[in-house]
Amino acid sequence: MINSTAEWVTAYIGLGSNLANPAEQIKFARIAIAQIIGVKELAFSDLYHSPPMGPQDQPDYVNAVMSITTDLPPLDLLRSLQRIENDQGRIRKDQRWVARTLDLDLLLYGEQLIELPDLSVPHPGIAERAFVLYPLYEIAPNLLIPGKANIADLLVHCPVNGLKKLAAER
Ligand code: A4P
Ligand code: MG
Repeated sequence: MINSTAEWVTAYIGLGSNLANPAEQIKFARIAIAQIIGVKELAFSDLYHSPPMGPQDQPDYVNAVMSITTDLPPLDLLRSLQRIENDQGRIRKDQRWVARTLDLDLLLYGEQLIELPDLSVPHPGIAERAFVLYPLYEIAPNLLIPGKANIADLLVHCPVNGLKKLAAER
């Protein structure tokens, strides 16, 4: 529901998929996110191809990053993102970092530092992952990551780890 008194905040979402036509999963998710009431798309990165971080017996990933403006509180935004994951056939397993049709991570929510049982922002992996930092830099080259550093400095210290742009797939 739109809250007319709430401020609009810029947030960043990391999108990842490695099952069931990953590039299409990411494109569908972009549309679904922009259709959440209380969310407007600001920018969307190119699509990137990356080898799996974590268990290696799974397909390569397609990743992207999206910036939005939203008047949803962070936990409501997270629930909306999880609904989209579920709608796109996400099956949650007990094991972490396993193959999935869609993973939507809330990377940043304004400049807020959030530590709740269900939500850590900035996302804990943000500073070390090439598949997050490169697309994030593409759409927000001057970004300051609260509690960490500016994105250009983080990028300098982040190995590319096999990340490649899928220019034709956008
Ligand atoms: N949660 C806490 N903070 C957040 C946040 N900022 N955004 C909680 C989203 N969720 C957050 O997530 C587990 C729990 O994290 C949720 O219940 C939520 O309340 P999940 O999506 O169910 O499980 P997961 O994704 O397997 O675990 P995790 O630890 O979130 O993994 P990551 O960090 O998402 O990494 N390799 C490549 N190349 N590309 C990828 O995109 N992704 C992963 C998953 C592994 N390897 C990858 C990639
Ligand atoms: Mg996740």
